[in-house]
Amino acid sequence: MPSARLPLLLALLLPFASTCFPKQRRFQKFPENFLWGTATASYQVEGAWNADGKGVNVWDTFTHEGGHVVNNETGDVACDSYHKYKEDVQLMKSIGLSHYRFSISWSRILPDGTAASYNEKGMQYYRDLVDELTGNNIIPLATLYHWDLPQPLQDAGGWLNESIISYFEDYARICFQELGSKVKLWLTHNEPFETCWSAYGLGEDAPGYSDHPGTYPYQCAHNLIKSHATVWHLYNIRYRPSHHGKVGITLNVEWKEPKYANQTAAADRSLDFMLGWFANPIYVNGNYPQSMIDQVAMKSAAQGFKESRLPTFTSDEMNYIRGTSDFFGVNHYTTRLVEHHQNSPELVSFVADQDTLETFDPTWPRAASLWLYEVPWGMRKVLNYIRVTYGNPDILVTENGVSDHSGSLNDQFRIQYHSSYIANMHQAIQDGCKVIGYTAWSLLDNFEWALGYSEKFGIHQVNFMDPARPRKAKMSAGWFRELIKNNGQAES
Ligand code: GBH
Repeated sequence: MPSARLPLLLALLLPFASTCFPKQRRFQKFPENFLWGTATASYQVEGAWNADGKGVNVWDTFTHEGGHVVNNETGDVACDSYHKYKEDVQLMKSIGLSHYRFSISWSRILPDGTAASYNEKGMQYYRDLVDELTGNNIIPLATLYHWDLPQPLQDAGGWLNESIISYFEDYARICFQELGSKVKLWLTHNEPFETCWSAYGLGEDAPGYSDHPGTYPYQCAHNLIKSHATVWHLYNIRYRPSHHGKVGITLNVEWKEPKYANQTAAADRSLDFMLGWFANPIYVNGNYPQSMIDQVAMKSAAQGFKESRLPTFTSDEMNYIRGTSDFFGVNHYTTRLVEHHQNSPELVSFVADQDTLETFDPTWPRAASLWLYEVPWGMRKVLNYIRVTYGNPDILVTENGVSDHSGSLNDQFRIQYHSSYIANMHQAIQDGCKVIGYTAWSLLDNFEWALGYSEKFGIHQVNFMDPARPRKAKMSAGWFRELIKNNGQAES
């Protein structure tokens, strides 16, 4: 009886079927209107460092001084996007990007940092860029501050001087006024952790302060947080009613995995010092995380300081700061293992204050950047941590990417990296995270700060030996085009 035997036959053959045919691959579909974009930053791509009246900023000074960057390279020309922005927009268009994240060079439009020095030609560049983007149906996402502070403001103390808050407000007002009818998505700061730690504590980034790692980072962050809140309120009151846009901030966070299951407190503390430092004031209660307050107070007392090295907000300030972000911008690249480590009280430093030790799992693949291990599941954990800790906000992934040294067009490892992180972002959405978009770092190979041109993150190659700075699509650019066309990818 063939008809009776058929089920039996199937049952016998079924176990072999999965070995003969590849498993049906499920498709990771993203929500409708999910944003797919790429990011850059002014100093890293624009070049034209002294064109059309632009003033000098801290990265011009830092690179020209020598001794801070691999091969003493500079951003003087970089990708020359100041002149080649139309070509850049065509690259974006050919991939089908929905948004482009760029930053505005403060000293291009306010050469001495103050409103009195307004430079129309500098502003015209951003009007042209924004027109080119919107004319090609690409949503502009503008970052006001991606580390290139006008030098005269640095000479006055930069982010250590409270007066920076009103200078930043003046600068933001001019940007909102001139660009706000077309730019509806704004970020005040990029990675304040880096501004205040790498630049004012570690000294790797401009202006390169490393003599006061136990005080400067905290003072920098205190003013920076207030500057963010001030600009959010400015937009909220003056511009939101007519422009209907959104203002957020981008925070960078590594996932901190407890090295030992019984040491979750150390990992939590580490997350507080990296992410909570800014996220707790802005998204929770206007104040620093309790673990930070306790830790720095305890250390400061043991060190003989009259008061904690961590400054305090007044209750008015806390009310003013709390709730000042319309979405949660996050840059995520990598993960670290964290364990408790009791530091000697002699160490007066933001890092020592944490009493933690960070390591890596030797099985994690590493990129060209020494700090960048490929740990895709960290993405899912970070997004869920933000959901649970910060009140389930809309999350925009504003950077994620991977480096090599060669800038080769055949960048399979980059496709693999993005694909696996995107898969984890997809899972986070199933977990309930409200992720609204993803932004790859970067559109182009570019000036990677202290690493110069030695580490390349682009989905397009740039030939830095050629004065014309020609661009070429890497394989990852084609892969992104498919991803965006399908609004998702097949499970691998
Ligand atoms: C982002 O920083 C930046 O927003 C972007 O401008 C940058 O190009 C991109 O990522 C790629 O790096 O060498 O151990 O001292 C990411 C955060 C901060 C990570 C500095 C590397 C140096 C670590 N980066 N950090 S170490």
